[in-house]
Amino acid sequence: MRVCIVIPMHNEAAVAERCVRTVMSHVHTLPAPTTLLVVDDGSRDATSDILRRMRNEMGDSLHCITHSTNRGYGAALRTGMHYVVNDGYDYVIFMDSDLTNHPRYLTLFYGKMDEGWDYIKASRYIRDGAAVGVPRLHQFLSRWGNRVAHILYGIPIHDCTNGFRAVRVTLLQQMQLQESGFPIIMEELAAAKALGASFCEIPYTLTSRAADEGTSHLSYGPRTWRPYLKYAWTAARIPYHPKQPNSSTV
Ligand SMILES: Nc1nc2c(ncn2[C@@H]2O[C@H](COP(=O)(O)OP(=O)(O)OP(=O)(O)O)[C@@H](O)[C@H]2O)c(=O)[nH]1
Ligand SMILES: [Mg+2]
Repeated sequence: MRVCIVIPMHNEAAVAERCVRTVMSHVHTLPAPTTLLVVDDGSRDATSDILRRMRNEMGDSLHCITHSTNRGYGAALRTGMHYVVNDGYDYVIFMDSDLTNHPRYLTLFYGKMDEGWDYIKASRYIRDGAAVGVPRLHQFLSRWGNRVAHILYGIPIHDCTNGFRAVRVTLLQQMQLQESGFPIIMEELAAAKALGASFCEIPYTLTSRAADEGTSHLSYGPRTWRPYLKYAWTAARIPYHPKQPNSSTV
């Protein structure tokens, strides 16, 4: 089994080096060969310089792809998806660069991959999951938004909006994702349901960026939620038949 971790970065000079070093220190302990791919999406701060330096130091264990302009989180993930499909990986894991999706959880993903699940999501809203240091209003909106999304998607995922996940590459290969922004997470989840994927969760605690580690890129306004609702509504109309690992057709 070959695994690629894809991390998108946009103007992350404050965390880029710590992110790469921390993830790489965990990669060496993982039970399957794992590559780290960072997609630098048109950063205008020192992110590209930092990544170039880290790449010179670390060689082939770190891969970087640079977009000359900022295309968005979803577009950067789609670049990562092309990479893992073309390179024949078995699973891809998506993580954020601010270490709020901590790599200490990676071993839990590998356990689920070994069991043969197609789509593995880290969840704040199951037993042993949590969010720490996140503003109360954001927590409230996220918790209730995810309750609604869980009902509409009708799949055993309780944290639909969270981007920390592992996906079987043969499943991704069959998707035609269009979103350029954060709603790609919801678009992908609806596509996975339509393709008859098997779903499972691992518990995790989301933490918050430190104040000196850049600013959040996510807005919580009504315009943000519209595409999320659109994909939840699409997913609601797709019939779901519970699948066991290794039993799906993907
Ligand atoms: N490619 C790309 N990545 C982005 C963009 N904006 C944010 N990101 C990345 O997406 C990931 C999540 O961004 P955050 O700003 O942490 O968003 P968030 O986790 O929803 O917000 P917080 O709860 O405040 O951490 C990080 O790895 C960012 O570097 C963008 O315009 N393009
Ligand atoms: Mg974050």
